Amino acid sequence: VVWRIAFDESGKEFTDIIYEKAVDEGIAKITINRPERRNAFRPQTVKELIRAFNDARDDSSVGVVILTGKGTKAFCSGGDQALRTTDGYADYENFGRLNVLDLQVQIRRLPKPVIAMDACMLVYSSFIMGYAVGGGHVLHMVCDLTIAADNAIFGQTGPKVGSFDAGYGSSIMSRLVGPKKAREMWFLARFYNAAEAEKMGLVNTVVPLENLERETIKWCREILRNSPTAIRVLKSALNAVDDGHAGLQALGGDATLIFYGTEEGNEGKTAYVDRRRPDFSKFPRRP
Ligand code: 2NE
Repeated sequence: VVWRIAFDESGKEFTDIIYEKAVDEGIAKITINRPERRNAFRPQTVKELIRAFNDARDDSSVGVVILTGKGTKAFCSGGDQALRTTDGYADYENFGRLNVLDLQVQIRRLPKPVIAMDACMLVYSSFIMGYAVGGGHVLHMVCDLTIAADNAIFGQTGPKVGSFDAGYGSSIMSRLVGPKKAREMWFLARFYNAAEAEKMGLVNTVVPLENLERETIKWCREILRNSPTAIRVLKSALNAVDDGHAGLQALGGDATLIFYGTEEGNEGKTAYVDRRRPDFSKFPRRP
């Protein structure tokens, strides 16, 4: 794979992430680039992630997005604790933010698969090497698939540092690993190695670190061979029950999208524009 640096429509350079697209492949890769902090995110990091994911959503040449962390020591170690304030995390602005919650929703609703590639622990992603912990671990859980390197370590640290994720971080985890194991992960705040994570159903597969990206690309290519609309609707369908009204809205939006492409859907619009009564009589009322 040949990666080229990508920008969003603002053209502004990213400081906290690396955004790349694979030439002629339909794959975007977003890398959290704060290795000196084990890829902990600050508000700026999350703002950039949101911009990159927006771009990947809107770029019709992109079919799969990989989320990962720079280096081999961590996927993401969660919120930057040095920047934690009484109202969230603060960097350039003098008020705190928990904008990572917006990012979680964005990944969940992105109409394309997001794969966490993880070579460490405490992740919020799906292509994982090293630590995926805390808010980083939640990011990996909200991704559609997680491919972990054999050095990956997973866990929630919140209760150790006076924090918790009572949203997706709890409900999705319970779905993934079951309610008892989810309580264990949160209450004891232990770390789990990649083999344990695979056994718990937290990741899709574990591969040697040196094969991590190759294996992730292989999965991307297999997905990209399939119908994008089928994948899109399946993603929203698989999320629908858990996401309640918002989940139904995403699935319903997909139905409308498909309907707009039909002759029947088009008849209503055309009749309105032509100022005539629509003629739906030729469309079957299927059993
Ligand atoms: C990730 C972990 C286990 C790695 O351990 P190790 O031994 O490999 O590295 P070390 O030496 O701990 O970390 C290297 C440098 O990165 C910084 C450290 O302070 C250290 O800095 P220096 O001493 O070299 O200056 N660093 C690592 N993680 C950081 C972080 N999250 N914030 C700021 N600096 C960080 C180990 O580093 C670790 O346990 N990290 C903390 C994990 C953690 O507790 N994360 C926050 C959870 S809460 C959260 O993310 C959250 C939430 O609960 C709800 C909403 C939003 C976010």
